[in-house]
Formats: sequence, structure tokens, C-alpha cells
Amino acid sequence: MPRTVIDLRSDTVTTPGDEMRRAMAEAVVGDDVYGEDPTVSRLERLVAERAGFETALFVPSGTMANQIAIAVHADRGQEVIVPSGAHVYEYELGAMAVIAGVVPRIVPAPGGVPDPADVRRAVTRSKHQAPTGAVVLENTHNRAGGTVVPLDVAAAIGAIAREEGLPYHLDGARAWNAAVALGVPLARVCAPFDSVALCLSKGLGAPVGSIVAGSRHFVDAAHRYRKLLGGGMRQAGVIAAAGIVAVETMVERLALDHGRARVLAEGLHGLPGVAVDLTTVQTNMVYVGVDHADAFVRALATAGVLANAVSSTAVRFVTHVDVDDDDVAQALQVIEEMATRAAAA
Ligand code: TLP
Repeated sequence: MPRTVIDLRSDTVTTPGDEMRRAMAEAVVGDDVYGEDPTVSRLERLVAERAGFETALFVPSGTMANQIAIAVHADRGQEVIVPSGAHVYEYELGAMAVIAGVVPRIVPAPGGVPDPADVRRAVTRSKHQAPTGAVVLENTHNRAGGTVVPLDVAAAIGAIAREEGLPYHLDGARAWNAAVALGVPLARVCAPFDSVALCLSKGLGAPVGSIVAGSRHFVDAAHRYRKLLGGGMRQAGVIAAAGIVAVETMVERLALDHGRARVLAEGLHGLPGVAVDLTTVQTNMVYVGVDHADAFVRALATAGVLANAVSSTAVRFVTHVDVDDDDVAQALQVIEEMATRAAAA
């Protein structure tokens, strides 16, 4: 893609930098299905330690990490409590029904943050209903704007899950962004949970890979599901090596992405025909309301700025390691010209 294109569709679009590519080229590898890839094992130990869990498993994607966790935690025919807009429900193609045989029970989550009382009310115990099997939270919450779930709310929901004897899973595809936004170590964000899914290929810029972490007992069961889903990878050290560089060098810089998203949001705020709720801009995403999202995104693309239409009236911009201050300034200029022209027409 020519450099003149500013790609704000997602933080998944990054390409690995020199240090990552070098680490990939030099990675010591083995057959990870035999548990013999030292680089994969090192990445799993590193992330387990950072997240505060006993152990961890390297998997190809965030979707697989989440769906493995749900399948391990819940039995067929059960309900899984998820916040409204959750990725596990909205964007994982019904996988929880297909793989684990469970159905979602959606609780309201204004700004991505469920009310613990709603979670308690959503737990079903009646003989006439599917019993609850697990509780899922998402932090940051993508669809709500990349918003951060406060630690006390995550803990309060965790206390309810524990009282009810329910496993508690975090879709932490962007938990590192939450940690940086909150100014706490990753382990604090992950503390209330029995399992977490963490992505290396979003803000941290690795080309592929996610981690699912938990107790040894949980990860043993997760291992079986990874294989069952075709996620057993052989000399995966070549990609795990990039994951190690991501975890060791790319976390602190997420603050730059957050700052740039803020600059973008403030620049967009007040433009004609573009609605921005600045309170939702807490990490590396900016969601804006427009009249016709598809047409808006198409027009932007012709001017070299890529964004995603996430509904007929909402567009998402995401900052990441391959977007710098000049790119944000240029994107703003393009959008401003477009919005002003459209308002005058
Ligand atoms: N999100 C992607 C799209 O699928 C929407 C993106 O561009 O944001 N959990 C969360 C919260 C996510 O945002 C994503 C990816 C995943 C899980 C799934 O990760 P992958 O794409 O690795 O399966």
C-alpha cells in the first residue's frame, strides 16, 4: 500500500518493524504441537507472568482465544453473560453457539461498562431456563469506543461471578491499552478474572497471535480445544518471536496512540455533519456519527484516508504504531475539507 494512504481502519493493519522482523528471522524453533518450540514457550511464560496467571497458551487469533475460553468454561445448553456490543457476540460469527453450544445473555453496557446489579440479575437458576455457565467482560470495550472498564466495576462483577460459582473471562484483546490508560500494570486489569484473551497483533503491532491465560487446569483444557479447532501450530516460534518483541517494547508507546486518538477526536469535534462523543475517546479509537457511513468512508478512501463504517451511521478510526502526528494532522485536514464541502453542497 503506498505510504500516502493513512490507514485508520484498525490497529490490526500494522506491519512488523525491523526489530520484530529480525527476531522472527533469528527465532529458535521446534514443533510446538510436541511442546518443543522454545520461543513459543518463552512467549507463553512472559505473558502469563505479565498478566498474573499461572500459565498461558499461544493461539492464532483473539477470536480463537475467546472461543476456547468460553468452550472450556461453559457447558452445552448454558448461557454466557456478555456485555452489550461484546466482540464475542457481535463479531465472532456465532462461534459460541457453534463451538461451545451456548447462547449469549446480553446485559446493558453503557460506555462499555455493565452495572454489576444487571449481571447479578442476568444469572439464571430457574429450572425453566438455560442455566448460566460463565460471565464475560471486554476491556477495552471496542464497540463502545475503546472505552476502559474501571477496575472496581470489573472486580465487583468478579465478586458476583465467584459468589455464583461462575467462571469469569476477560476479552482483553486490548487489555494493554486499558492498563496504559489506567496507569496500572496489566496484571491489575486481569486480576479479577479466571481467564483472559490478550492480542499481540492489535496495538502491540505483532503480525499474528493471541494468548489465552489462566490456571494450569484451565490451560490444559484450552490446549485440547486449540488442537480440536486446528490451532495447533508447528514451528510457531517465528511468529511468537514477534510477540515477545511486542510485549517487551510496544506497551508503553500505546500512550502515543491514545494521545493521537484524542487529537483526532478533538479535531473532528464540531465539524459539520460529524458527531463525536469525546467522553468515549479513552484509548486508541474514535467513533463518529455521520448520516451515511458507507458514502463517508468511500469518499475518505479516495482522498487516501481509510476508516471503517461500523454501522450505517457510525465510522471508526483507530490509531496505531504506523500512524504518526503528521498522519493524524493530514487525516484531519482531509476530513475537515470533506465535511465542509458536504455542508456547503
Ligand atoms: N477486532 C477487530 C474486528 O474484528 C472488529 C478490530 O478491527 O477491532 N476481541 C476484541 C475486543 C476485538 O476487537 C477483536 C478484533 C477480537 C477480539 C478478535 O481478534 P482476532 O481478529 O485476532 O480474531
